[in-house]
Amino acid sequence: MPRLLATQSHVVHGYVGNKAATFPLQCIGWDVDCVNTVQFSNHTGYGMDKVFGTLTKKEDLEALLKGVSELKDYNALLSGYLPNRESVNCMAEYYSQMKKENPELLWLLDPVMGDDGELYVNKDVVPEYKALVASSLVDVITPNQFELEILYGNKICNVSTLKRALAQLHETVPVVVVTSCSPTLFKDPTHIYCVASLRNYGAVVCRVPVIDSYFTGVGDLFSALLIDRLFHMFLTNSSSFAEEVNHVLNVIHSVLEVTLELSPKNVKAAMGSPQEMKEMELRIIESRDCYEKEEMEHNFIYK
Ligand code: PXL
Repeated sequence: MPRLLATQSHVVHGYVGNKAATFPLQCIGWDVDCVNTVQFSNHTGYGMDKVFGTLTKKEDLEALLKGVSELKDYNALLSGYLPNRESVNCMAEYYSQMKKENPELLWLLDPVMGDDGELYVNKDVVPEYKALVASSLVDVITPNQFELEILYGNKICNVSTLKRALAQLHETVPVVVVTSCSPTLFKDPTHIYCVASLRNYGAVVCRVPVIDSYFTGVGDLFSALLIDRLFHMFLTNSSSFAEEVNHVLNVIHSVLEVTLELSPKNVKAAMGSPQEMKEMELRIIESRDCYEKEEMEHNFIYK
């Protein structure tokens, strides 16, 4: 059984971060080791006055990562939400060391910084992520468009700038998946566009119909499912990149459908409303039949 180390948030209630990644990965045959960067009562969309808990202290994060890195037993490394510069730096140090010792490790970095023009971590994480992306040690990054703009250092207003940004990032990172582009980029508010680019292969544009509700943790589920598909793709030397991305998007779409179907009111949830946020928590367990399915219902590949 392959083993993965995931460093991201833990919530006591609900499904974001490690709570969104672990069960699906276990269902598809991964042994998942979790280092929790925060322990919160629930995700921050409930409203900041409704979030309780703590950030993992730098010394504790360091001790945990040092301990597990000495086990030298991983096939894949995943990271997501890290709350501040110290935690990003600490993950970077231990993950880099593990990757240098075992270049076969597949490392997916989700450079969680913000969305829609707004940073939701301290701005001092930016240079840490930039340095990591430039290190040539990371195999896969999954920024949203805003995070891509930060890493690239420029705004992305059209598809040709997007291509330039991807080309720049490919100088050091083999796989770049832009998980959600701004609706203005493809001039189509009815779909979410995901652009996945593999160095020396090219970019695949996928589009998924927008489900008009507010879901949290989708990016965390995405990175978990993507690292699994890419791990097996690289292991078998297959060139099924577009199909792998389509597969991940199909699973996500099914999970969102299950979530919506089981939500009490079947209505659009609003940010900052704890009751509605609670009702729109991803139905990670109820979606258990979605993870292992090989046949795909939709072809989301656009071009
Ligand atoms: O990626 C979603 C996420 C992860 N971790 C924490 C969050 C959220 C989204 O709100 O609050 C702590």
